[in-house]
Amino acid sequence: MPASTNALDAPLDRDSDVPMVDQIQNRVIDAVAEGRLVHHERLPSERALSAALGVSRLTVQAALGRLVAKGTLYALRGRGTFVADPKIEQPLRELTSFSQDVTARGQQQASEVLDQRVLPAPIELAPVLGVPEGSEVVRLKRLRSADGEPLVIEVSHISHALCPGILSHDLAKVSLYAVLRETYGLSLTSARQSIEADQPTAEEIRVLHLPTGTPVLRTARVTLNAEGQVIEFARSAYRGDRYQLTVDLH
Ligand code: 16G
Repeated sequence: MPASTNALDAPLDRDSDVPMVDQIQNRVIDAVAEGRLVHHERLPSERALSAALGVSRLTVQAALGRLVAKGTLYALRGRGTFVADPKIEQPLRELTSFSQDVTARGQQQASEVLDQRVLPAPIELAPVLGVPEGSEVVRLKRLRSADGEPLVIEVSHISHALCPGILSHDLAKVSLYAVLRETYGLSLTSARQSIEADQPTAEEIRVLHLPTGTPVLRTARVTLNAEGQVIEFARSAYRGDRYQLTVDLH
């Protein structure tokens, strides 16, 4: 049963400077925040909403489309639009691995190796890793999922000299950080990470199952050992509709 339009149908403010599309979006966001719409509840049809709110179906469609891209709603072809699960809150406090983050949330993590190779350090990467240009670098590209939901594509770079033969490990099955620690004795103690919003590439849309219009959160992380030596440089693309990064400020 779709939700009745009641949760959403207070009249829109026609005199407001806030465009109708934004007013409808805010209406849905408030209804979810206040529990008038609950997770996985089906929204009224576009037709019902346009009649209840006195706007065209195109306006309703635009508002719902934006909420799908933001991750507030999800759409199932032929079945309608539903309230999505809350976003994953990823605290940026400690240096943790993807496996640790997912396990800490009580979920099952999975990895798929999309590409792995040893290549000569490209000119732009050599100084980041602190290795001579052209020296061997391991490049590992993985899709990481939690409870079967694809969440992030990670591309890690590590000097091969630090972890010779690492690609003989099945990195779809084992944690990269665990292998670096346990097999190669590399401690990972600190990291510097940048985050920016970006348009996804065609591959990211496909592999991450991104709804139309959804951005990715691109991170670049340099991870160091206790001596300040760079161990890993990783670029990741997180689903913008599923992740919320939180920081504690004191
Ligand atoms: C985190 C790291 C990534 C690292 C991965 C290892 C970011 C923002 N985070 O996701 O650099 O490669 O953990 O995970 O890039 P694993 O030990 O579970 O394989």
